[in-house]
Amino acid sequence: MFSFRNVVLTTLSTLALAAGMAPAAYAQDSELAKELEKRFAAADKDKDGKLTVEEAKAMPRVSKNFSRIDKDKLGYVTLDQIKAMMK
Ligand SMILES: [Ca+2]
Repeated sequence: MFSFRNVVLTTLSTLALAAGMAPAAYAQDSELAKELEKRFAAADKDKDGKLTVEEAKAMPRVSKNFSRIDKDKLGYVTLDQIKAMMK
């Protein structure tokens, strides 16, 4: 039998769960992104928004995966490409 009360309760607990979970996950994500951006900026010696093979050495994980991140073989990787790799 359809119960309006049950639907409301289910909806409320789903919302509460979503509200409780989402900010934590978001905070962690943005924290990681901030850390990554900081390390990228430090590694990007000439501040052109790209890391060459040489610059990428400051970020071992990027350096190790350089050819995989540099999909188009341009000789540099961008922050967006690194973020995409981390996912
Ligand atoms: Ca650079």
